[in-house]
Amino acid sequence: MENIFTTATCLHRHVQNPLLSADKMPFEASLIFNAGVAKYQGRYVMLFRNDYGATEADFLASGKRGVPFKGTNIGLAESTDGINWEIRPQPVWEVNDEEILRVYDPRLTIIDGKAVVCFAMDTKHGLRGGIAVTEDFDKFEIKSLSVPDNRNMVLFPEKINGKYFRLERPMPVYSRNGAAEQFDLWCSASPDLIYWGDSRLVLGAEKVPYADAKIGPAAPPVKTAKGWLTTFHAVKYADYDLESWHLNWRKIYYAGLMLLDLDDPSKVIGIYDKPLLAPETPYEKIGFRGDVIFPGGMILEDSGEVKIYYGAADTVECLATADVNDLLNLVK
Ligand code: BMA
Repeated sequence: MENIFTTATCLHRHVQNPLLSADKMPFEASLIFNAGVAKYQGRYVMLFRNDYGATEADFLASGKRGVPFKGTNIGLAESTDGINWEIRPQPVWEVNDEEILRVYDPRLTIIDGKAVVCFAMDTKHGLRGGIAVTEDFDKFEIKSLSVPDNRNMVLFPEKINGKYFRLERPMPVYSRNGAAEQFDLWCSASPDLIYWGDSRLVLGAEKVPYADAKIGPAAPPVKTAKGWLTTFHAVKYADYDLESWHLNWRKIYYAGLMLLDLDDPSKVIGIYDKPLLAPETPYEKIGFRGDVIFPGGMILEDSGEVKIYYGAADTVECLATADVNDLLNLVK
């Protein structure tokens, strides 16, 4: 199966793509991707993932089988325009102890003026999704961690009917035909960011025409008069190896778009039946894992411009923009 889907014409890749890459880092870095981005205290703030300690040559030498990275940390970038970024000289967050192997894929939401980070955490006993609060992007206070396996959590930027809401993607291997990774997109509610419940299915993977495997949240939703506009990721298997350092990589990651009910965010009220963003450019098709697009940040500007930040090929961080009305037209 060739990659037959193309990017929606209303979406424009930024000419400066990739915005962030390993060669621009003031510290050891190999892959810079899957960032969370928000506007905070008058500037753009980005938390990005850095897998460090291996090059493409190391992968080739290892037969592309092992994962020769030394580790993963989270870096911080700040910007006045959302395009040109200043990188903090040292990574801001790394966890590696007896139980926790790494923290990665940060998503950033500002709620009531507080910076809240959702993240994935690999542990010796499974993969957990977590929520942390930070005041200075220096210390991260973990509020809650899910039971395994769950990840790709994103928070809504305000309480809905008095509760916090998050989108998430549990991975029920035992009961859901694990070999094909049929995982769906869910939501849960919480009174305090600590205790989560009232979990409901939002979107089943079978509802996405261009996916034949797992789907899940991508960037935190933005509020519009018509509903919560939000991206998601959706995976389709290729029957040939994609251009990757990673051996036999065959999963194509698309970005999708949907609209959720303002009062009940578990209700899908609109969805675009094609991908919003499909891997097409060299920086999206060639890298550690080719043909991967994974949005992690979405900002609605006062002008109506929507900025969508996304990891490309699990290697670099990029930006695409669109007019909010064009996006709302897609999910009609
Ligand atoms: C998922 C996660 C993401 C990554 C994606 C594509 O399982 O590891 O961080 O972007 O795969 O490789």
